[in-house]
Amino acid sequence: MRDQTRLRQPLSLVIGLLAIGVVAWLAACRTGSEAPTPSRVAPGDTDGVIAARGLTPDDVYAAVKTYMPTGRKDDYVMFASGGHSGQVFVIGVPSMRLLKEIGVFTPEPWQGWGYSNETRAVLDGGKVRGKSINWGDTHHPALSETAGDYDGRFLFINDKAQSRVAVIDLRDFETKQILNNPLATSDHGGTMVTPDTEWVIEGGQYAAPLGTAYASIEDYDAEYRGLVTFWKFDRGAGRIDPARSFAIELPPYWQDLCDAGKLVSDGWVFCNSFNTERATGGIEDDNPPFEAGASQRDMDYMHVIDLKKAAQLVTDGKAESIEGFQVLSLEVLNENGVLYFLPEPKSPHGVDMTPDGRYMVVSGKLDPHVTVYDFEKVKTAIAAKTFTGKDDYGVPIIDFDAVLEAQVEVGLGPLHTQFDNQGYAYTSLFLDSAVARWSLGGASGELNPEPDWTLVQKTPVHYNVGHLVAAEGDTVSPDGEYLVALNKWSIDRFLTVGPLHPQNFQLLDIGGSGETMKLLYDMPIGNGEPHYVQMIKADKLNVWEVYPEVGWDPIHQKKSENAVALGEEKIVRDGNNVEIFMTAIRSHFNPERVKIKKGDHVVWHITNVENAKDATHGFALPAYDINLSLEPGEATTLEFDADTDGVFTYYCSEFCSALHLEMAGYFLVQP
Ligand code: K7E
Ligand code: CUA
Repeated sequence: MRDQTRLRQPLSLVIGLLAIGVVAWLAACRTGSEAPTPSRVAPGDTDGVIAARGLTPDDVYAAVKTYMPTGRKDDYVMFASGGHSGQVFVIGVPSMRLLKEIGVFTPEPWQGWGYSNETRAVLDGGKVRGKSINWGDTHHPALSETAGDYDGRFLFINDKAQSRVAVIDLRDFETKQILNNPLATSDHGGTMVTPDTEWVIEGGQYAAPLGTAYASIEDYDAEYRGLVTFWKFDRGAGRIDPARSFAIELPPYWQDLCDAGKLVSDGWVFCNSFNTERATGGIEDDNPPFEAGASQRDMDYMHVIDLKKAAQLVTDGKAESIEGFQVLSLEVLNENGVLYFLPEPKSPHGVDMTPDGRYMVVSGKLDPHVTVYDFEKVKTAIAAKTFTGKDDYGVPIIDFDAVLEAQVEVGLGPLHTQFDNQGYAYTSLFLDSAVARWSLGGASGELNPEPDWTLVQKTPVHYNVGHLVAAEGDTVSPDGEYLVALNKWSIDRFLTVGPLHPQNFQLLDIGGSGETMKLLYDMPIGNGEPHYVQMIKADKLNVWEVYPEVGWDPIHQKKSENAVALGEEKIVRDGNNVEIFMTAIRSHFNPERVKIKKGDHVVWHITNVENAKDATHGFALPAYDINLSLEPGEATTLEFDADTDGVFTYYCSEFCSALHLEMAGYFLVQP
């Protein structure tokens, strides 16, 4: 009943009514009287709905807790990786309303993402070996941080499929930069940021020769390499600076997720790895399959990286250049004590720092425990050289027993861990389909009343949970309150939509430390496979409702040189070059007729000269595969060769006004 107590003040009336409803329903059950079917419940009859649907008090609590009346805004915003869509989803919490899909690695027609010169140039930043790639496998969004706390300014995300990273400006929720890592073919363990967002971390994945080189798989040990990349973020420019970025060469293990140290561990980075067996597959040649070959050893290695020292070595000119990118070789790392290995149990997946930066929590996919390491002990072990030897590539291996703090048995298939403000950790259990809440001990355990490092509770989720997120749950000051389990399977939760089932985001109430976690909401995600999500307090975001000035270039966040003012519309021909200066305003384009000749090169500038909120116009030129979104004030340019003659129309593709259908023009291309 604690939950109702917390709600009583703001919602006492509603709760009172609902409580009466529940009592009435219970009474109705006892007397065996028949509940009306939902269709016969009169509008406004809350008790009738409760009775007809057979809602329990927990159901009613969940409904009230997540309901946002029209016009009421959510407390938190989640940024979810869009999986194979290559995009980012923006979701309000606790209502779980989908607010936006941000175009990132994939063209997105509604936003005109990838159709204008400006946005095409951003997408082209992600070309791989000269080729445009029109999908992504986004995994880990990372909000920018100041002093280890989300600051609401930028979002980063990786594309595992191609080893790419993107920068999104949270003033307008648009992607500003995409970079392809020239050294790697895939990444997984990105993106994560250091506490002041000086570095954006991109972990590796499948080992391969660095850069574009070819090497036989028989030469795996000698020629294949792992990698972790540190992208230098320039906050003022709002861009990553590739020239000041660098990577470190690693043994050909499969590097996985990373986390940045914070507070006492600031300046260090911790990355998991698996396949330290260096299995190379070949099931067809009677080799063990990867799934067996890559999980033979009891221990893989956490990579403990002294990032401050590594950055200094780069400044000191110790990096070599591969594909024009700065790389610190294994030799340099070993000579200078930049890299250490820390044994970690079977097939580790997530590594997560506790909010105080003191402990690293590791989940082994094939181990029912989470393993907790004390960073202070790691530092001591490194200083005292408490090593058990070196790996085949000369990297010192820290003595596991010297730095182990605790192992907590949480259940089967632990993957990822987040934290709350009450001294608890939450670990997703893929095989158990559950979330485990366990108490932090040691120096981190001051907030909770439990004995050190203990499993407190488990709650089932539906089903096969991958990541989970708690509100600001990977920062120095988590909020608690809400947790979302990102479930890969939904099986029986929703109406069937064919053999490809939605995935399921499940919202859990984790407010109230001693209380049972309560399931609040199921949100089907009809676009897989979203991996990770970060959740920020909505009031930390400072988002523009319209662009600051009419004629705005959103990519460069300043007034565009190509902005067209009202009254300055024109068409300028110079030989075969035709330049069109157009405005859009409710409800017409100006000009409305563009006459050119086949073979002309067309440069088309369009400015939406409005500044009213939400007065967006579209610009569709279907014959040339173009659709733009012109938000109020936005100026954009598109460019193409008029290689098809005929009579075409362009039209506004946003329903902007009563005369929206009239907002059109003729594009006449003479043969
Ligand atoms: Cu566990 Cu790609 Cu972060 Cu998915 S990863 S679950
Ligand atoms: Cu402008 Cu429709």
